[in-house]
Amino acid sequence: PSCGCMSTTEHSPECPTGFIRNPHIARMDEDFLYHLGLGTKTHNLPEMFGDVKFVIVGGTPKRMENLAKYLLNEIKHKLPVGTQLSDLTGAADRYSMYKAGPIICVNHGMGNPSISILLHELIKLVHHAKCKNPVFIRLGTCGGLGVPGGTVVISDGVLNDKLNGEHEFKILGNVVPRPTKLDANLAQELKAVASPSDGFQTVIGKTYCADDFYEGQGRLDGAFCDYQEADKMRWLNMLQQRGVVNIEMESSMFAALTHNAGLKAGIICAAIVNRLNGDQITETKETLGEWQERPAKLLARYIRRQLGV
Ligand code: R2B
Ligand code: URA
Repeated sequence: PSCGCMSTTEHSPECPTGFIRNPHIARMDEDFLYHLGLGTKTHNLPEMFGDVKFVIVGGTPKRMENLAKYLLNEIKHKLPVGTQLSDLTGAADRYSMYKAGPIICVNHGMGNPSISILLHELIKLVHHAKCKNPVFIRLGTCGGLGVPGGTVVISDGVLNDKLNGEHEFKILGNVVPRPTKLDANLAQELKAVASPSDGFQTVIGKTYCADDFYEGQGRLDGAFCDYQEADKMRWLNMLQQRGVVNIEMESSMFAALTHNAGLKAGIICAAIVNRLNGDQITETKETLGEWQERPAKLLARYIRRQLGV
């Protein structure tokens, strides 16, 4: 491996990274992370990103930029004189990345395929940069199952359409299941920083990962729908009985890839609708904005605790 381990396939216990397991990477004289617009030859990745301790991913570029601004202030980090927060992805124009001291905030778009591309490149990025024990956290929105809009949901497991804790990768025509395990301690640590005085509820539970927003989540308001409301409710109730408290679209890929990399990872989302009451998202921009700040508040407290600031 490019980290200098003797074996081409395995890392020694002292290996500084160990996040990637791909003997081909070490044999390439350049690894260009195409969708991030960053490369091992064009950029000094250890210098740019070697200090990264927290990799935060979320759906939209704007939310990630605002998050980076907010966290910068929360951890009282000063950007180098004469610099300002800017998108660090090169000409790629697919994702946006902002760095606030030891934190990077990157948007992942919608759905498992989009977050997959990003995570492959972010895992290689923390590897090439020789980051020490970075924690990966997805901060997102979701549909709640039996919890009101505005509830913060911390995932302690991810179920797929077959209701098991695996993501089924399609590789060379084969189905390769990999566990969707998240770090149990991290979920507890995130929960522990919530307080009854927050003015919102924070719960821990299982997340159902769908491949689509409409039929894939049992909605009645897509362009197509061949089932009845009773079928939808039966399915949602069944999920709830399995411990599912929220539904979104990136958790299985996120959990499976970070677990495969041996990274500590967690997911914290704001519910923007209670799916037991309806499908449409009708809250005002202001309300949705305020709800989406809630997971960020817990995240900031967690990071401050970890950094001791
Ligand atoms: C939550 O919100 C998006 C769909 O509106 C999707 O990215 C997700 O997981
Ligand atoms: N994101 C989803 O995937 N589903 C919802 O219901 C809300 C946000």
